[in-house]
Amino acid sequence: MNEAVLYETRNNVAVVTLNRPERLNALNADIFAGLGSAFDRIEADADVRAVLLTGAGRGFCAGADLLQSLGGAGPWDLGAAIERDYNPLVRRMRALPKPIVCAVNGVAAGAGLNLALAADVIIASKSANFTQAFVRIGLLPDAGGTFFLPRLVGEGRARAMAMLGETISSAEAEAFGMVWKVFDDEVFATEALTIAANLATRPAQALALMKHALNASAANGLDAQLDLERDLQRQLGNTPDFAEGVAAFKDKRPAVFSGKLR
Ligand code: T3D
Repeated sequence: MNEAVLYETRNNVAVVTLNRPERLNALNADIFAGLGSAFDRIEADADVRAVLLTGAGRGFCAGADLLQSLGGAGPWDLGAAIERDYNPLVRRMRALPKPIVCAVNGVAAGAGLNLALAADVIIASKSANFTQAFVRIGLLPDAGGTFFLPRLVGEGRARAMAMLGETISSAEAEAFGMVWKVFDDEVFATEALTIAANLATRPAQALALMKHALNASAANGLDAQLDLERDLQRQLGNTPDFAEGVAAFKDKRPAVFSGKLR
């Protein structure tokens, strides 16, 4: 871990904070290295049952560090950076068998916005705002933006956001379905941790397989998805957490899930 990414655990939640506030947490080599170490720990630590990703200062993330990452006067091989840093991170976030809450505390621009969209539950502070800034510098949305955005907000809005590069408010993002909920700035950090801590009490294997099924639904037709649901539900039917959920229902008490994967 390095200082560009902070890591702490609270209530079985790994809190991962992008920490270059003077650059609105723009993505550079230190941030990618820090995120890599954070995900190593999250994957290895059975006590971590959910992740909370957020930013320090007034921004969530301003996308690629345009001042540092691009050396010289170009032309640049942007594909190399995407292959090395962005795509593995997005794939890792989607494949992680634990839920990720992204708490967008301030501006989310370019790849910063699209990393947020790779999370499972996206919330925003009232003062946050969002821009697919790429078009302003002659690029197209990367870090999964052309995949996640149309699925979240619909084709029309995705195309307009990508092509116009306008900034939208958190209220608009909520109305578009791009974020789950918006909270007042004063209570935002507390609400974010509450949501992540809530997820950390849920049946871990059910969340993992749910994530797998929802990921697969982007490519599957109905028949394949129905078959997948059957197979995954068969697995869950054999877990102690399912037995506990049913017992708790019968006893009229809250269920206490083990948090075990598999
Ligand atoms: O090779 C590869 O990495 C390819 C991959 C590319 C993926 C991408 O993400 S491309 C898109 C890159 N991001 C952008 O184009 C956004 C650039 N930033 C902005 O447009 C604005 O800063 C914001 C809309 C995000 C916020 O505006 P505002 O007015 O609230 O803040 P500001 O004054 O512009 O920024 C504050 C500081 O952060 C400022 O530094 P200073 O002048 O106070 O010393 C600014 O330079 C710095 N900053 C903001 N964004 C970036 C940045 N520094 C480096 N890289 C940034 N992306």
